[in-house]
Order: sequence, then structure tokens, then C-alpha cells
Amino acid sequence: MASWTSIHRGVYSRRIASLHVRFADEDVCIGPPAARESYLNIPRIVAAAEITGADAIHPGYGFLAENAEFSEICERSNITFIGPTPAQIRQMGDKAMARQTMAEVGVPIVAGTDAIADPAEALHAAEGIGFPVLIKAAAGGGGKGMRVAQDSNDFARQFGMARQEAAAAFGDDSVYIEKYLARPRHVEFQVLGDQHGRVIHLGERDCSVQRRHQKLIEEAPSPALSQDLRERMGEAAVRGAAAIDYVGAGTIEFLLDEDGSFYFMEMNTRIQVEHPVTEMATGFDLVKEQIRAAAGLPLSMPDQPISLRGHAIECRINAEDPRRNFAPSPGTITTFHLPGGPGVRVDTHVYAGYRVPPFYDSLLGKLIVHASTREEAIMRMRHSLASFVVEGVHTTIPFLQDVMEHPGFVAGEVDTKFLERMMAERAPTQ
Ligand code: MV4
Repeated sequence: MASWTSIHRGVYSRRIASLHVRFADEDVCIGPPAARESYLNIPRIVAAAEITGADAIHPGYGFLAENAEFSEICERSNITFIGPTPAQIRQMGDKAMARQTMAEVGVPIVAGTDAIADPAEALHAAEGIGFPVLIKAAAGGGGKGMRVAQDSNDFARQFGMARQEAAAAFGDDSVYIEKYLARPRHVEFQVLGDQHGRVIHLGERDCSVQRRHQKLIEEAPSPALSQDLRERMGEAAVRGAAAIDYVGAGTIEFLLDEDGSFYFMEMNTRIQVEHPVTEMATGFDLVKEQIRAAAGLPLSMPDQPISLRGHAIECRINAEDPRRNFAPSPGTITTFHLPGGPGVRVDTHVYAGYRVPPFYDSLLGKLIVHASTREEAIMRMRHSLASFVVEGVHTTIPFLQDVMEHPGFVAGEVDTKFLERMMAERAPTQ
């Protein structure tokens, strides 16, 4: 077992490799399976580019995609990093600094603080904001290193824990405080910038259906936005990205409160797993735009607001057992039958005979459907999930089918607590 970049030369069997490796003209072994020794090992990735004479690296959406040092080393090695500059990655990687940057250009942020170290000062700030508050790691993101403090008695303990967890997870104990919103939606805007000073947005995705900060289902447009709100949020997203002269594909994540207020949460300086729903609903190829931007070409969209057409939904198909608390289910896939038909897209790296390794994220593929209305998209998704056959490993398909039948999902009434509620409803029958 070894790890490959999609350029490979070599002595290793390609028979069991991922599809992108099998389709590649060349491939290079970059080390053993442990990510730290391969996919996260910067010298090995740069060496693979040098061996093959690659002039650019697309970092994907994991591993080194938001690593400023990696983008800097690429730059210094005369390899184009297909993504933003090291400075842009850094400015958004520090979540407390990102909040400040957004506030300066008038993007709404949740009531809160800058990075704060002194417990007494922090308690005073929390009392000013009003409980409950959320203590977040400045170096965090995606839900890591977050603690809720319910009241002032609880605060010192949660503040201490948050700092400890942040230090352990990120080697940086900086934290900041925000007012805790109880049931927000996760609504994120796709932005694109080029090297000629143009920054645009391509509408939003609703990613409220999450479990333990892992997204399971994403859709575009969000069933929660009016056209007026979409325009105001989109304008804020562009203002935020333009504030750092952003180049490439990025995402501005917002929390959308029950009363229709929206607040900047964080910016992801990479293409995201869920980008296909935006591609389906806009008709644009986001990876092509990333490559154009990195090459210094202008974005290819005409100079007019981009509208979302119809409705797109993505389901993430993971090798996990939903009946065993989503435990990873590695092993050999024996049957792999894909759904098809109009408005159906599957992005995957696997096939029958492929062995799902136990070392990485359990994503097997993404099933994306597009239709003229949300109702039709849901029907198309139900039919596609029913004709998606995976044998040999457990998958999240049956669980996704249950979500597609849930009255709350069908009504578009999803927030970040939706799955928790749905699983509590089901618990007695399991
Ligand atoms: C919040 C919040 C409520 N209030 N911030 C989770 C991931 C990280 N990016 C920030 N997160 C949250 N920040 C305030 N002020 C609730 C969450 C949150 C959440 C956000 C989006 C999607 C799912 C979530 C699940 C739990 C908590």
C-alpha cells in the first residue's frame, strides 16, 4: 500500500488505484499511506511536481489546500499553486483576524471579541455580549475547538477547556468569543476572483444538514433566502472577498439566524467538496475558473449578475455504517452501479473491485441532481439513491434516503440542529 499523486511513474501496481490515478498519464508514489508522510509532506509533493515537470499543482479540498506555507513553497519553486496567495490564506486562516477584516468593510459579524487571553477580561466581555456565548479557536474552523458557555458560572471552565483544546489541536491557544446563536442555518456563498481585480459571487449553498460538523447534504439555492436577502448576502460576500483582493475560488460562510439576520462565520480559501451544486445551478465549471485565475486569465463569466437556475442537491456517499453510529466501513467494493439520466451527476474515484483504505476520509462519491424545482430535485434524488448500488462496504445511502423522505427536509425546514432532531425521533425504533 502506498499513496499516489495523480501523476505517477512507476513500480507500483495501478490495478487497484483510484480512478484519477488510473486515468492519469503519469503517477508518482509520494510515500506510505499515513497522510503526514505523504499527502501532507510538502517536500514530497514538490518533488513529484519536479520529477514530472508539472508547472502547476491543484491542491484539491483537503490536506494542503489551505496551507499558506505550501502555497509559498510552490511560489518559490516556480510551481503555480492553483489557489489564493499565501497572504490571503493567512488572512482568513486566523478566524479572529478574518472577523475583524470583515467588520472593517461592513460585513455583519456576530457580537463578539478579538482574540482574548485573560480569563477575567474574557468573562467581562462575555457578560457584555450576553449568555450563552461560544468560545472559538482563532486557528480553528469547521467546528474544531469550540465550547459553549451557558452562564458566568460555567464560563471560566469552558474558557480554560477551549484554550487547552486549541493548544492541543492547533499549537495555538488563541480564542475569541461570540454570542451563541441557537438554531442558525449554514448558508455559504461561492466567490471567484481573478488577478485583474474582479470578484464575483455565484450564489449560495445551504449546508445546514450536518452531523458533527460533517456535511451530508448540500443544496443550491437555499430554500431560506428571498431574492432580496440573496442579493444582500451576495453583495456582502463579494465585499468580504474583495477586501483581501481574493484570487481563485473561495467560500464565504454565513450563519443565517431565525429572524433573517446573517453573520460572517468564516472564509474557506479553497474549492469545496460541495462545489458541484453551484456548477449545476449556474452552468459554470469552477475548476476551470480556478485554473484560469491561477494562469492570470480573466474569469470567463460575462459582466452581469449570475443567477441560479432550477435547483441542485448533493448527497455525500460515505463508506460508513449509519446503523453503527456512522463507523467507517473500509473494505473491497464488490458491486458499484451508478444512477444516471437527465440532471444526474456522480463524482467518484471508486469502482467495483476497488479497496476502500482505512486511512482517509470515508467519502466514496458525490451524487448531485439538478431539476427545475426543489420538489423535482428531491424526487430525482430519491430515484437516484434507490438505483445507486454499492455492495461490499456499508454506505450512508439508506440514511440519505430517510432524509429525502423526512417532512422537515421536504419542507426546507433545515437548520444546523436538523439531523440531531431527526435522529432523536428515530432512536426508539433502533
Ligand atoms: C456558531 C454557531 C452559533 N453561534 N457561531 C460550527 C463550525 C464553525 N465554522 C462555526 N460553527 C458554529 N458557529 C455562533 N456565534 C453554531 C455553529 C455550529 C454550526 C454551524 C454551521 C453548521 C453546523 C453547525 C453545527 C454546530 C454549531
